[in-house]
Amino acid sequence: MFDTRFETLESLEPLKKIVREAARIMLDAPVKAIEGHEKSGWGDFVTDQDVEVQEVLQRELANSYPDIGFIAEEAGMADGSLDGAVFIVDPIDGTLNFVRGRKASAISIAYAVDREVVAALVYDPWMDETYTAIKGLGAYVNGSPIRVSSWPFTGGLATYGSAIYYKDLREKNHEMLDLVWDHAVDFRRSGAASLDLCHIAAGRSDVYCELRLQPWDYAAGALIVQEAGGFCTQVNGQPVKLHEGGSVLAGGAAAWREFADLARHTSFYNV
Ligand code: LIP
Repeated sequence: MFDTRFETLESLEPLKKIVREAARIMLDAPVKAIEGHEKSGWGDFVTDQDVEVQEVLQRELANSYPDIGFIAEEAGMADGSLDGAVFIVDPIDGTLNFVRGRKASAISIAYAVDREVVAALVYDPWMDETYTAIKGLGAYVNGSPIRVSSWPFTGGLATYGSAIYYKDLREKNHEMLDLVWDHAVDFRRSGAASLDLCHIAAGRSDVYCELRLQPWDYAAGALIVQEAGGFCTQVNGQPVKLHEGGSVLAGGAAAWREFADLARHTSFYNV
C-alpha cells in the first residue's frame, strides 16, 4: 500500500518545520557543555542533545502524525516496529563531530510504508541545507533539484566511513581503503553517513562506502541518492536493510557499478 500522506514536496513542509525546531537544540548548545557518553564501545557516543532532539521529534511527529510509528537511534528498534507507516530517525547523525564542535552533523528522517522508504528529509543545520526526496518525484536541496555525478570510481572523489569501534572490521576496512587508494583521485571521511549520502546525491562526491551502519544512518539518504538518479545498496548490490544494520555503497551509475564490480573480489563484498 502506498501511503498518500507525502505525495508532493509541499507535503513535507510540516516535517521541515519540526526538524528546524529540533535543530535549534544543536545550534544553541554551547560546545563546552556538550558531553558525549559512550554507548556500545569506545568512540560510539550519545549526548544529552541527541536525546533532547529525539524527544522533540517524537513529540512533534506524534502530534502531527499520530498514526505513524517512530523508530530512532536512541530508542532502538522493537520487533514489528517496521510494520505499516513509520518514521526512521537519527536525531543527530555525526554525534562525535557534534561532541567535538565539528560542524558536520544532521537530523535524518525517513518515512517508510510496509518496509519501503517513500519520503526522506535530511537537515544540515550548519549549512542550513534541507535535502528532500519523495519516491518518484526526484531529490532536492533547499527546493532545487539535485543529480548524482557521472564520474566513474576511477578518478572520482570517494567518501567512506569506518567506525573504529567495530574492531572486527579492521582488515575489511583496510581492504576497502586500498581499493579507494588505488582508484579514486582522493577521499574524504565526514563522520555523518546521512550527509555523505546527500553529497553523493548532489554530485559533490562520486562514490561512498561504509561497511557497517544502522538503518537510521542511511534510510533517508538512500532514497535521496536514488531519487537523484543514483544507486544506494549494500556493497553486494542487495537493497539496503531496514530491519537491521548493514553495509552501504552509493554513487552515480558509473562509480557505483565500477566499485561494486571491484569489491566482488574482496573479503568485504558480503560484509
Ligand atoms: C555515525 C555515522 C558515520 C559512522 C560513525 C557513526 P552516529 O552515526 O553517520 O557514518 O562512520 O561511526 O556511526 O552514531 O553519529 O549517528
